[in-house]
Amino acid sequence: MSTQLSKSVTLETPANHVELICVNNLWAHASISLFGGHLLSYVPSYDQRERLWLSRDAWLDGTRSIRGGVPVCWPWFGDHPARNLPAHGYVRNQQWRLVSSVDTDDATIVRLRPCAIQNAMNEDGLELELSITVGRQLTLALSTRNTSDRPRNFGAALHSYFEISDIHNTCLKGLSGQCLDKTEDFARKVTPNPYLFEAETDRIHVHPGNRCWIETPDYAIEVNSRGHDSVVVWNPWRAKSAELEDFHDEGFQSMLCVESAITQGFTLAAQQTHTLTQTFA
Ligand code: TA6
Repeated sequence: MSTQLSKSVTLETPANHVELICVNNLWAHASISLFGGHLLSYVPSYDQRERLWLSRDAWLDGTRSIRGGVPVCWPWFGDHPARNLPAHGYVRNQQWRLVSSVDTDDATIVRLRPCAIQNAMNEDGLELELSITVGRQLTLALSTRNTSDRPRNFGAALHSYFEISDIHNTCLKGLSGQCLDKTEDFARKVTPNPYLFEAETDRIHVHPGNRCWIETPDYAIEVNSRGHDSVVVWNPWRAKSAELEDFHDEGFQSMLCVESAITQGFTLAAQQTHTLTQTFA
């Protein structure tokens, strides 16, 4: 049975390309890939500026996860804790389905679910839903529901790649305290102040506040998180990005990942729901 689409939503299936849900309303344009439940683009009408970075070499044929936009990482973050399975879980590598789309007075809300939940980390009994609200700001809300009668553990991230004009002239504000530096085997470090970018950066800021913002000379992107235990900041820089087949040359100069994440694992009690949220504008 096909899902009834709200007025501002269309489905597009370009040849050799992932299926897209396109949202065009008064406040913004957005496109969402049904492969991965993956937000690819968000352009608010008031300034017509793309907020999300997408690699020019991204695989968009649904064979591998998409480099850019907002990959959904679930039910684990980073490497699988025990087995040799793909990093960041499997839902970014599989087909999702549209559950509903609704136009409200100030936004369009699109709800999606992965077509299947595997059992790669003891997550049977968990249900996952992503709600994307497209308005003057963009909100992603990833809800994990434990339908079983036992506690379940999971990790997750909304792994957002933001489009910036120049990484050399970018400052990240609002983060402080200690962080784990993946480039130095997760050594505990103090968050840089000012937070500038001059080399590969891969840091897990554990227990940060809810708000941080990316400042460039021309504009700022505010990122709000809820239901997270970490904010992850990533830029692979030149050498690391050159190793990634789907990362275009020099692409690192115009991107910064600021991810709302559960990196420490979250135990969800029986019959409870947890929602990880990221909002940006
Ligand atoms: O979130 C940061 C990170 O885990 C980095 O360590 C880096 O490898 C990145 O994600 C991208 O991972 P991917 O599996 O998409 O290549």
